[in-house]
Amino acid sequence: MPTSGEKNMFPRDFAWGAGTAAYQIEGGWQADGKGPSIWDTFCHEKGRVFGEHNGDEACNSYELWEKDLECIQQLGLTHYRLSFSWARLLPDGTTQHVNQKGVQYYNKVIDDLLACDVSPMVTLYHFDLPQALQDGGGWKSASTATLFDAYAKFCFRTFGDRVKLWVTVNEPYVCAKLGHEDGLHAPGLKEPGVAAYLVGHNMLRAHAMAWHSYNSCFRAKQKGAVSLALNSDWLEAPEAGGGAEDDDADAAERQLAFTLGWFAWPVFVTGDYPDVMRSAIDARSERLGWRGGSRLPRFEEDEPPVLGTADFFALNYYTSRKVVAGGGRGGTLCMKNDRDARDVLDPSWPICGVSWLAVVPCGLRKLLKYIKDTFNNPAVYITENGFSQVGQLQIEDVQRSEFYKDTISEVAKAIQEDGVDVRGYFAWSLLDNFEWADGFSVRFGLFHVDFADARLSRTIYRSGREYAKIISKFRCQSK
Ligand code: GBH
Repeated sequence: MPTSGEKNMFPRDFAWGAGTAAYQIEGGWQADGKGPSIWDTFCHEKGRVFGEHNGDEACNSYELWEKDLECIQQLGLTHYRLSFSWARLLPDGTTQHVNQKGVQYYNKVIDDLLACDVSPMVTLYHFDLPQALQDGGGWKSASTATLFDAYAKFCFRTFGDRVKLWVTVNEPYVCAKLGHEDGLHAPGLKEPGVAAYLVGHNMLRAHAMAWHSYNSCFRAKQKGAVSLALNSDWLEAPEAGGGAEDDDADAAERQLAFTLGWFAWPVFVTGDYPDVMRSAIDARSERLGWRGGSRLPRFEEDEPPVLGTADFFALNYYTSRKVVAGGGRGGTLCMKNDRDARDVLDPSWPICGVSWLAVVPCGLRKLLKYIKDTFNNPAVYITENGFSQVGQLQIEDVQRSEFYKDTISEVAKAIQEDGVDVRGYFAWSLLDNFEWADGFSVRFGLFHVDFADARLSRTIYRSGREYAKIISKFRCQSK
């Protein structure tokens, strides 16, 4: 890290944030007229989530918002990223019925943030579809995109005078793949090889419609910015940069196309899916004698174009993988076989908490450079990045503190040395919370939450203190 006195490594109005998502923190799953979401349903089914945990209460941020605000202030954040619960605002998912209590709740959150000089970044959809819309086909149904657009317009109209940074959908990849191919997330469908592509497509359509609505009806007056948050690991062949096998280099390119490219190519580059993705899917279909037409949908001419529908690039980065060719185990129709590539861990990478999270700060810098070069040098917000702990609680989490320092210094290098236009960094997460299929067993917070204590008390971790120190140093330098 640069010491004070050196020139500032971050632009003057750099956003220093932390993030959360409604279902992971709010609780109040039936409070004041909220409708059920697919995560309420999923968690209440046996065997879905670790330890049968659920988000019925979670951090109870629905009632304890002011405690969260204290945490935000203690960190010295300039920005806070939260998500709206669609079913709290619109219990059956449609604008036919608005839940005013939900509107009041988010109004208070937004107004309190602004009163403390913290800017909200709001995600409209972070995995929690109203159950009523799932009953109507969910994201597999084209009409869900239209209903999302109506919800988005409602939010722009109601909150857009104060919210200037919008994320339409969070991680369509995760929703499509984990929710509809692997069955690990709500709605828990296992329809490999087909449903995920359809879901991804409808989420892109939903995003594009909402961006166009903002652009034509709200932008001139509200002057905000809208994007979608994409997750990607940094993926490269072993020995990339010299000595990699051609097959592995192709596999790494394919793997990136199937994660980041799937959504970023249509929005930032061509208006359509990456060629390598479509040709891999179609080749596999042909090999398996699939007769249903391309499993990867096509964008229709008479719909609002998806190209150009992002005012910034919102990136969620957690980890890296080496990629080698092969992995398509022949006979079955599934995304894994379509990709025909295999992820491997480099044994030198430490694992932090959950098994998937190899700690590779320098992967973020490489991914940022790749984004600059591939997607036409967009303004980038790192909308999520974090490290977890599991098992024995460590309030003095030295390892996680170091990782934040290392990662943020990689971001500084991306800005200074690679010229990437990074506008902000959001740590994941403000609080320990409901970590989806892992329940409360995995803790990503900068603040510990004591789920055994009725008051759900929040206590800052050492990593939280470290992050506060980093923020205060760079904010001072830019005064
Ligand atoms: C984010 O996704 C989510 O946006 C956030 O809500 C969540 O709390 C945070 O991650 C931490 O997990 O279990 O082996 O199938 C990050 C992208 C993609 C990372 C799916 C975990 C699951 C790997 N995630 N991946 S596995």
